[in-house]
Formats: sequence, structure tokens, C-alpha cells
Amino acid sequence: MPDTTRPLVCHIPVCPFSQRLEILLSLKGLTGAVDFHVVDITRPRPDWLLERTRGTTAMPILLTPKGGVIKESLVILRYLEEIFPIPAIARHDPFERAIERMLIAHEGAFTTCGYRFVMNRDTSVRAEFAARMLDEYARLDAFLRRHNPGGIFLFEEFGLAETVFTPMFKRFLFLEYYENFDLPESADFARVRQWRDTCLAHPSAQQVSREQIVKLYYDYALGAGNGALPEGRTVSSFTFDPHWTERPWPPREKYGRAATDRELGLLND
Ligand code: GAZ
Repeated sequence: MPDTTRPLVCHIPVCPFSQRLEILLSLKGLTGAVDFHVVDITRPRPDWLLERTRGTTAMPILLTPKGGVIKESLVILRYLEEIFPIPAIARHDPFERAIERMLIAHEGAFTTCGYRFVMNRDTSVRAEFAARMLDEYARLDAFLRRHNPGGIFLFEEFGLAETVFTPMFKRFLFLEYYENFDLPESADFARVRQWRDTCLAHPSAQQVSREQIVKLYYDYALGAGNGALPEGRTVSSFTFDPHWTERPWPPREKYGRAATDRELGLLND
């Protein structure tokens, strides 16, 4: 395993759960305070890692210098907030913390909705997924209007709730590309749209680009998640080699014929 005297985060690049940690550290100006070790999702995990996790494979995990293991991005966020308390990113006031946590409590439903939508392969339920996604955004809109009607973020600044949601807003650019789904321009979604767009543009949230997400998540759009291979393919769209910058944009049409390894620029020869 890599040597470290600092906390070590093992992560899969482009994984939204890991980006949460990167955003938090960036907001604190502490990008170098934690080491990052990249794990290739398309290959079996190394033995030293499986020993430390006792067999679980989901990333990110944080390894402490004393040998401790912390799993789950929201738990790791809290831990980093506590070991690096200044500047604080989470709210301090107990009631405000509760508001922040209520919004964060919604992240699972939001995330699941967007991923199930992009992974769907059945055109007959496509509209249903789009409607569900809009419901999710409507809930966020109502929450923001209730707790900070005149503002942009949940509170005055990009904080913990934004750290949790922004990586999903970034990933959900895949819905615009593969499903032609975006938030309507209407007033109903104006509050959440402004929140999302400001979060997406924030300087601490630029670890991944739209192009990278669209290219790497092609397999998700075909229903193959977590580095799994779609039928007829031999290289995952999550591969490190060839690098995504050297590959063409995948076809936007995900319900028709699937693109081959070669068409996706996944072969080296
Ligand atoms: N709850 C954990 C956290 O840290 O917050 C989730 C961590 C996780 O799922 N990590 C994924 C992983 O390591 C990579 S990111 N997978 C490899 C493995 O061996 O387990 C996928 C979904 C989904 C939502 C998100 C993701 C995703 O469905 O981005 O379905 C396939 C995975 C709702």
C-alpha cells in the first residue's frame, strides 16, 4: 500500500462521491492535506486495499495514518470537517445545521433518480423517469425557497449542502446529453436552476468537466454501471487508457445501436 503520514483517500476518478471530498478540501484551501490514491474501477481491487476494507469495494474510503478505515462519503466529509475545522464549511448554529442536514438527507433519492434515469434502456418509461427527475428538482426548489427565498445558496455561501449536491449536478449533465433532459426555463424551477448553475460554476467544483463525464459515462447510458461492460464490448468507457481527451464524443442516441470499442476510441491500435 502507498506510504502515508497523512490521511489517504482511495478513490475512483470521476466518482461523484469522491468529488465531494475534493470540493470540501478545496473550499478549505487544504487540497494538499490529504493524499489521494487512484483506484481503477475496471480492474480488481489490490489485496492491500481489500484487507483494509475487509472486502468491500465501494469508494471513496479514507485510511487514517493509525490504521483506521472510514467509508461513506458523507461520513468522510464530517470527519474532514472535524479534523480540519478551520475554515468551517458546515453551519455552526444547531438550527441551521438541522436545515443543512434536512437538505442533505435528500441526496440519496436525488442521486438514485438521476442514475436510474440515465441507465434506463426502455423508451416506454423514459417520460416517467423525466417526470420523476422533475419532481426531485421541484422538492429542492421548494426547500430553497422556504429557507433562503432571496438567496442563491442554502445559506450565504457555497457550504456543506452544496458540496454534497454539486457532484451530482455535474454527473447529471449526462442526462442532458443522453436523454435530452434539462430543467425547464419556467419560473417553477427558477430557484433550483439558479442554485444548480451557480454550484456548477463554482471554482472549487471544477475537478471534472462535462466532456469527461459524457465520455466516461457512456456505459452507464447503456445500463452498465460501476465499470461493468456492455454487451459486445471489451474495454470500459471508464478506462484510463486511451485517455478520454483522445477519444471522440460518443453518440447521443442511447436507445439505438450501441457504439463499438473502436467507434468510442477505446482501442489503442
Ligand atoms: N454511499 C457511498 C458513498 O461513499 O457515499 C457510495 C460509494 C459508491 O457507490 N462508489 C462507487 C464504487 O466504488 C463508485 S461511484 N463502486 C465500485 C464498487 O466496487 O462498489 C452508481 C450507481 C448509482 C449511483 C451512483 C453510482 C456511482 O445508482 O457513481 O449505480 C450503479 C458510483 C443509484
